[in-house]
Amino acid sequence: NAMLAWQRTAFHFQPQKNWMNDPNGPLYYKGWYHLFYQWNPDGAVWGNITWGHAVSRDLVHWLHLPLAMVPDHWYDINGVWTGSATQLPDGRIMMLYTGSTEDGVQVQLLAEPADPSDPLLRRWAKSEANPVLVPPPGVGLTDFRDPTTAWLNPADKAWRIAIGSKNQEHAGLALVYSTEDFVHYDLLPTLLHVVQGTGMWECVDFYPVSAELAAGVGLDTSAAPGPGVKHVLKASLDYDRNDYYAIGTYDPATDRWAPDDAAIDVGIGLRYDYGKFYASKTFYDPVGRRRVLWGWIGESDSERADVLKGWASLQSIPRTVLMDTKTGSNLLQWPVVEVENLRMRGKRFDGLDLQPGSVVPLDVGRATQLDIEAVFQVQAGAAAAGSVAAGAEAPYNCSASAGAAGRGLLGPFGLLVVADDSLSEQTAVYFYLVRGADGKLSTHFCQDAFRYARIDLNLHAFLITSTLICTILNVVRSSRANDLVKAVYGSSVPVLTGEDLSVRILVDH
Ligand code: DQQ
Repeated sequence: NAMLAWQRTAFHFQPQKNWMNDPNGPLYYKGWYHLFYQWNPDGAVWGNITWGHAVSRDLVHWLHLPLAMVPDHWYDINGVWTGSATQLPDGRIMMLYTGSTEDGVQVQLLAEPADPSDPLLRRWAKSEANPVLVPPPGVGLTDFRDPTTAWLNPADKAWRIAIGSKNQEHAGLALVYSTEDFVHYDLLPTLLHVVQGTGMWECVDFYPVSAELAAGVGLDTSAAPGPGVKHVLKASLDYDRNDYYAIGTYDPATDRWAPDDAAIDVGIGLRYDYGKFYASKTFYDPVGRRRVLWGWIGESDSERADVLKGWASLQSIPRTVLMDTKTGSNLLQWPVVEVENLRMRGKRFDGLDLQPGSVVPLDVGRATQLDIEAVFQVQAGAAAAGSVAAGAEAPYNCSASAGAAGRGLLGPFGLLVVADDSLSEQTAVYFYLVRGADGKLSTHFCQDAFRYARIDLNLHAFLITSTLICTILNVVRSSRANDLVKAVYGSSVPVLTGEDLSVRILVDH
């Protein structure tokens, strides 16, 4: 039991037991942050889905509450699935979610707080009008789910919601409905957006971001399009289980959204996260004046291991989401500032000189929870050396690379976390710089949970040091367990001239 307790997270949200998946209906109400989530009351695998519920004052410490909604009507008896909250200007909350009916058809349902004077919103009343939406003609009966938070269209002052689906040609898409009372809806003739080849769009999210507001300030979902306001469209792709977003422009007159750059459209371009992160959802926090992102992190354990330990999954640390005003091409995400209140003691390691192939131990005692900030600077000489090999190394891709064991001229460098003294277990988190055929440096940020022995000896033979040879002989891994997913993942990150390479790592058992 002590071992199992050690494996559970301490500051990432987890229910007390059993299976959890998507975050649902996050909102702030009368002094409390509310998190609902997909939960199985009967075990540590997906099924019997209900809405779990927890509240917090600070997005970090949580109080578990009774289930908010359970499958108890013909229209949701196969599961109370994912949904979103909308807070009306008069303070009322409209909770729209998907039900899987007795026939397995996906329908949209409305619930409201049964007692709006209860800040904890413990009881929910499902609408007499349910289901408020059924799949429209041409939409598959099981391809119609996960309504968004509603936004006010400034042109006609009616609410809009989007719902994800796919068409018969496997294009992912978002339908748009107009409503004034959240009970009656009109399907609009145009789609919010559609992208060929991306399949079913789950958990669509749609929200404005500002390129002009002071750093850190977010926008309410209904903030009107205007100067400096962009709209983010996110879809969770059923087929590859990743959350893709794109930044673009929303036209209230047509209720269409178009990406700024068609080459990095939803589902083919940027992701929120390159590790395990799915079915995410944002909400506007009126107190912190910020947009906050929650995402479901499925553990990489096998189903057998999940059942043995009695739980599966956690939620990401909530992240503040902002437009990267320096690049204009991507979002910035950062753990909510409240996480920093958990810091107890600090240790600094200044001015370390990292030589190629070296591993420098950092003594952090026996801590198993860490909030690490590290800044790396590449020496001018090393950067120049990189230029000698101009064109030789590109293209680079974390997942297709040899991981942390694949040495180049300017990488990998970073941290080995959750490592034991002999480095027989470790997880490498690192940067890898590559000079492309165009002579420009590109920066990649990767995590290697499975350190490959595979390396291209011909290309790199001249770089191999004795350290690296030891590494090849003892294939080192993030865990001794052999029944979990171990992969190398990551992405390129935009780094502007003169910027340091900094990393924040939260270790939570
Ligand atoms: N999870 C829910 C669905 C959603 C999926 C069911 C995404 O509503 O599409 O548990 O993980």
